[in-house]
Amino acid sequence: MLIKKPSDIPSSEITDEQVYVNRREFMRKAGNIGLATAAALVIPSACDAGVPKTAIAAGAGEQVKDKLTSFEDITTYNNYYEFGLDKDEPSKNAHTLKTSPWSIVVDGHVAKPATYHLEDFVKPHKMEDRIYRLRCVEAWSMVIPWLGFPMADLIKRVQPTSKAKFVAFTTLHDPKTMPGQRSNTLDWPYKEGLRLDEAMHPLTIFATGLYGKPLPNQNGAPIRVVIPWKYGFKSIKSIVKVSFVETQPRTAWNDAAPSEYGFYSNVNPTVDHPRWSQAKERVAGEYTDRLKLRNATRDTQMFNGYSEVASLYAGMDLRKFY
Ligand SMILES: Nc1nc2c(c(=O)[nH]1)N[C@H]1C(S)=C(S)[C@@H](COP(=O)(O)O)O[C@H]1N2
Ligand SMILES: [Mo]
Repeated sequence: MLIKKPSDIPSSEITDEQVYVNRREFMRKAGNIGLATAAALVIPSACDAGVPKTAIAAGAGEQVKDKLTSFEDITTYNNYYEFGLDKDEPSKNAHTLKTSPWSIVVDGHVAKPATYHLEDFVKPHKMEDRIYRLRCVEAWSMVIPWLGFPMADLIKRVQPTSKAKFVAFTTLHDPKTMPGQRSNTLDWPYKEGLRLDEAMHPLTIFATGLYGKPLPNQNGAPIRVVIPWKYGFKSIKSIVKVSFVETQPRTAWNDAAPSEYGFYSNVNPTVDHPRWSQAKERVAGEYTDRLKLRNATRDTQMFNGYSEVASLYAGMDLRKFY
């Protein structure tokens, strides 16, 4: 079978996955990416115009062999309540979000509080490819190739004081462009928080892109949090504020339903949601129908497979701190 070179393929036939995978393969051959990222690519045996779709969803330590979720699924099956409650609504509605200019306030217990233009917030940091499994509390998961930088790098730059124990994040509040904020589904703006050591963990990133391109609006443009060992709702989208605080901050889902969503929300197959099991998950793309838990066939792993974070919770009862 003829293996077409990328230049032989009309651009209309090149999918976002191909562009991304080809670029990574080129960089790997050129020796431009480190061992950890190079190991994240597996070349398939199939000779299908060179479209490797198998990758390793890698944490800093543990590596799970996995198939990347397609660009199509990642960008049309979303939770972003500011743009609708159904999974297909954010991709239809989020075009109204105005992502430029964009500024981010850093305040609270830091030596260097500031209001940054997005460019200045991002520019000093080295961007990295990170393939992470994102596991929604609704028991579906995706494997997403993010582009971003470690949150720890930003935290070191703004220099939290000894009073800073938690980091609180806030999404844009703009009912004019975010139709969901015109009803009281959540107490807007969407809020999330992490303990400072969780925010500093090398797996925790600010993401500005996926599949090698800027984040689509429905995925949280222009900048979002991605924290891969926690349920998806901790990965707050379209952030405008990062506050360093002394006490555990309020979070959108804990406010809305405290018995169902805790502050920690670590992926944990042994602690069920009050209304459904968390033992298994459905891998997005394997079924084209709506969320159906009976199709959840993959065993959910403790900390979503990122076992290197376990030491953050040593001695804590994760049933109590859910
Ligand atoms: N501001 C905001 N951030 C949010 C949400 C939201 O509704 N609003 N949904 C969360 C949930 S429940 C999940 S599972 C992930 C989904 O991210 P994705 O659509 O990029 O896969 O975003 C999280 N971040
Ligand atoms: Mo979610």
